Amino acid sequence: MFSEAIVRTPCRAMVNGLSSAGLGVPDYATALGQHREYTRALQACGLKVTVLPPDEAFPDSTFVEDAALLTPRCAVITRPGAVSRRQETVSMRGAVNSLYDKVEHIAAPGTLEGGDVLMVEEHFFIGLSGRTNIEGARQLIAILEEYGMTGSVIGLEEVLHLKTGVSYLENGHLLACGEFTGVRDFQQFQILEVAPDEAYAANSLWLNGAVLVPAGYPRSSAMIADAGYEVLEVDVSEFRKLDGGLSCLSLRF
Ligand code: CIR
Repeated sequence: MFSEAIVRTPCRAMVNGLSSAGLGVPDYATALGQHREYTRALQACGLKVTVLPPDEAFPDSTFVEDAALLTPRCAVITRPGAVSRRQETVSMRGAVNSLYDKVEHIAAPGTLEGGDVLMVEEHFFIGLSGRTNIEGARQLIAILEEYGMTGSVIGLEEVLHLKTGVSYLENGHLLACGEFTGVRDFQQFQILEVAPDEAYAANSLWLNGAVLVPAGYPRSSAMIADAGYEVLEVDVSEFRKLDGGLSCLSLRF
């Protein structure tokens, strides 16, 4: 169960955020409204939410998930592979220091973004992506083992982050799309397969028994509801334009 979350209000500079989606420039006013609704959804699931102020120096800073990993036993400040995002960790460190006694760090030449880390109880799958390298993964696994947890790597080729294409919904349910449905290490789970034309919904978020699903993916919503979850749909269209999904917008712990 999660009791708290951290989010960061989007900054005006988000219109200059990194993007490969080809869906146009996000509308800032709409994004702010969507972010407020997203925050309300987290609160509706019982989480106390710390809202960090917008940081105009970093267009992608609303995607807080990439700057840290919050585990039940320690926090890890990452070292984002995207150079324009690397210094997002400085203010994240300040926020995390007040919430965790144990704060670890990924160091150069390691790179790691939280979007590549999928938590399944005390095991963490780490995607090797354009943003997370083998050295970053090696450092994270060493940190996890120090705290009695484990990690392993998963290669990925088609998407930005591991969690772009796969989400763990607890109870042995793995929501997965495309290249991840056949991954050997995932066959231990009951795979809920997201159709390619609804691939964006593969990044959904289990929150204390409910699942946040992006609005506009009805077959995925129905499949998740059929698996026994209360589904809360949240419109994050403006964040999708920057390749961001539901999980990227918060850190849960
Ligand atoms: C980026 O390219 O870094 C941002 N525009 C999107 C980050 C999305 N984060 C995530 O999937 N965890």
